[in-house]
Amino acid sequence: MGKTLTEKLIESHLVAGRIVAGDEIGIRIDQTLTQDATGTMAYLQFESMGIDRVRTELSMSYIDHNTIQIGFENADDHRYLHSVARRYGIRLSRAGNGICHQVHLERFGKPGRTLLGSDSHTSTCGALGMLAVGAGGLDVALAMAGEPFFLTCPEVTRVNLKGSLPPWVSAKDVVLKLLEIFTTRGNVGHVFEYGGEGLEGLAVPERATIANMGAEMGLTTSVFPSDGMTRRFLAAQAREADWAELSADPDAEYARDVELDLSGLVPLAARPHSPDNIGAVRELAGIPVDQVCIGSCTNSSYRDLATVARILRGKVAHPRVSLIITPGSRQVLENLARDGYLADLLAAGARLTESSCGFCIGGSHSPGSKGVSLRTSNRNFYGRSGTEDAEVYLVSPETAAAAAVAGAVTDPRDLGMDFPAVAMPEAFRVDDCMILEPAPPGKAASVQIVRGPNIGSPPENGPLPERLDGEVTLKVGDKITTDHIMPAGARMKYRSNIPRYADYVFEGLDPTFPSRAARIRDSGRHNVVVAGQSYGQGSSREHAALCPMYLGVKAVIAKSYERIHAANLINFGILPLVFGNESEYNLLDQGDSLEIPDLRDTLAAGRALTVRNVTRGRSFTVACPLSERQKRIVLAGGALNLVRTGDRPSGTARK
Ligand code: MIC
Ligand code: SF4
Repeated sequence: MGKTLTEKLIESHLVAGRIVAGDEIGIRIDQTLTQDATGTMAYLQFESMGIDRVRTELSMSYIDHNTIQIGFENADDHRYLHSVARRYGIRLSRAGNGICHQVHLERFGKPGRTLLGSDSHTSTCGALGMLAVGAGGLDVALAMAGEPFFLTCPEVTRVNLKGSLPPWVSAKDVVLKLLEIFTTRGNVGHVFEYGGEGLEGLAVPERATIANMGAEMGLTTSVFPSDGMTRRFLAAQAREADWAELSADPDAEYARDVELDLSGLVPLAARPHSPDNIGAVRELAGIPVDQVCIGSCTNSSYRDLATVARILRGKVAHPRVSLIITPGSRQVLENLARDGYLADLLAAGARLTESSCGFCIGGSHSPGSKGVSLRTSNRNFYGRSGTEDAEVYLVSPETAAAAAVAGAVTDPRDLGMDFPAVAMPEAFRVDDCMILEPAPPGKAASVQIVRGPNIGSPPENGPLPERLDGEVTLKVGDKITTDHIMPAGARMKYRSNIPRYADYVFEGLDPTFPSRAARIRDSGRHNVVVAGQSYGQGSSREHAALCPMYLGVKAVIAKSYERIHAANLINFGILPLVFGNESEYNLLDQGDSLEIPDLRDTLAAGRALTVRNVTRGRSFTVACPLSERQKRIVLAGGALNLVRTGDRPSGTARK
């Protein structure tokens, strides 16, 4: 039987386990990436491992999230990141050079390689035939130290793309359609592998849009073959030598086959407040729009913005609309300028911003109260824009441009103009002057690491206690995102200062949580969070585990978890417990006292745990489906504790 491309990529990097869906496997990581908001903590953890130089083929550090820099904190983080990169053999993309995923796609991604990144949208590079996976910063730090990355061997779904996209319908509409079908939950442990004749019309940046938003479905990653289109893209980046042809075997068997006819798609939008709340743009037409934001790692390529420029040419943004345009990289910006598109955008009244995450993470350009914002980004979680009562819709660049002109949601097919098809340049103007090289090995040891006053050390955790004696400090519902757990936006500047950042845990849901949790922790008891389905959706930020750990959270009991967050909980010694019977969720209340006697022994023996609800005088069982490796980590109180004692969280022999 033939192999899927995913299987081939895993097989060529396998260092532990067997390729059986559902089993834990360890893979060798060729490339890593970090961004500044997760990077400082990842490098602090890397430093504490005592390794002299990264052991990967390529490690990239991007500065793209916190670039507005109000106050000294972010600028200090940047200095720290510069010095760590120079010291440990990491290449650094300076603030202003672009969003990590866009720049990595353009300059560094290579077909056939593995990439681990401390950002959930690392999957974007799946567009190049890579196995590109998002993870917590500690996992990325371990990969930089040469350790394997552990994951559940995925089930592979083939998404067979038929036909070709009609005018005015683009890659964003493809992935929004998939989100309508597969939703944001229930896809843990799955990879989507794309194939079919429909691929012929999708250039690499369009494939990247689709691979990017696989993160919203909770996929492990998305994989595209490396074909003639990939070769043309790499050649246009002056990197044809990096190309290799890669595809699945014709007789490969997939766990699932899904067919999507591109010709039948229409412009779609994700309505507030979830990327899977999909509606047809034409049905939403007429909703007045206050803001249009075009950019983010999902839709900020040359093709995206050149198409927007062509739509806006000779027109001016509607007086009600604030039009924000953020090119994904400095390369995109330079090429738009060279080809005249930048002038069209400026003449249309666009507010051009630095190539960074900016509006996407609520770091700038929050809409006004109850404002309607159409964005080409990937997440419209409640409050993420920085304005609690804003209504954020996720749309394609074409739909965004149409709204900018009309001042209301408008199906771009109703603009009354011919679709301006933009060709990909044969050769981009390439300039890597904002990529800094590390010090050569002989000189690296003398590089001074620069730490500002906002940069602390990763907090320590004790081993898992013999018994759990705690309280349900917070009960939350389904689809709780890491944005709910650990807000970003204005709070993100405290990423390197855990005690300070911990003041905002669950801020939007219950601002009293940190003080209540700290009181329970200080009294020697444990905090337990109770949750519904799909706990920890969204970002990879390990702070959503690290800060609760700092506040004394020892366990979460949920109906189900999303992949990256579950791994982060384990890495920081928090038990991700699963209700044996989901109806037990209804019988638990905030404030209930809980006990798990013999916690360590039962866990080590792999038996189901019995939780005693002391307040209600009843007991229920919870599962803790951990591999032997994960059990060692949790029992030690987190992966760093193992590293600190000289033990290796992987348990595999170093090659
Ligand atoms: C996001 O889009 O939510 C982020 C900000 O890029 C996060 C990373 C972070 O929280 O720093 C992600 O997607 O992993
Ligand atoms: Fe940046 Fe937004 Fe992409 Fe996250 S989703 S990496 S915040 S652009």
